[in-house]
Amino acid sequence: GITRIDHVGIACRDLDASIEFYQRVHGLTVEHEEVNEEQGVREVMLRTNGTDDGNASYLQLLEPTHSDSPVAKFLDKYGEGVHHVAFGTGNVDTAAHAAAGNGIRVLGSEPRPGTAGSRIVFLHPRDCGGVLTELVQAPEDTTGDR
Ligand code: V0V
Ligand code: CO
Repeated sequence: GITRIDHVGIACRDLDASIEFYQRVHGLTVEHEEVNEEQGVREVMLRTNGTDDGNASYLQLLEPTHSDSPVAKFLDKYGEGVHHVAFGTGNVDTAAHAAAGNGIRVLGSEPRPGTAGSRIVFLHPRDCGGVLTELVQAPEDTTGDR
């Protein structure tokens, strides 16, 4: 099952400007930065709460790496803003199968590499009330299969 909100993904045109905004206005700092070519993003994680046991919550700021990536298309269509909500789970395979069993389209045949060694799956926004939903299993998640 779901154990936390792992992160909220925010689409940005200028990652450095967005980092500066969250630092100045909310005092949040970058804990992790990564380029994920498969997902077409340069992204940073800003921790909002929690500890290093795999159960913290983050903001994920996303900048597209190329013009036909999911985040680039989102920016063209909607502009900057909330792109997805990511639920943490102790077992992403189980969580994805449960969603599929409820008739929700799971994007991709198996979990993909996510930020900082996590394993991620996306659920189609049209099957989730307009919310692009990500399931994420952190590498150090201690919640187990529940
Ligand atoms: C599209 N739609 C959305 C949406 N993107 N609705 C809510 N939130 C979004 N972000 C709606 C769109 O308005 C359409 O609605 C419908 O879904 C189909 O969208 P589309 O414009 O035709 O675009 P597609 O089909 O080319 O792509 C949409 C999907 C795509 C969601 C399938 O973006 C995708 O595969 N996303 C998963 C991968 C991803 O987003 N990676 C970047 C984050 P109507 O017109 O049908 O009503 S990477 C990440 O988070 C990482 C690495 C991490 O956390 O570690
Ligand atoms: Co994400």
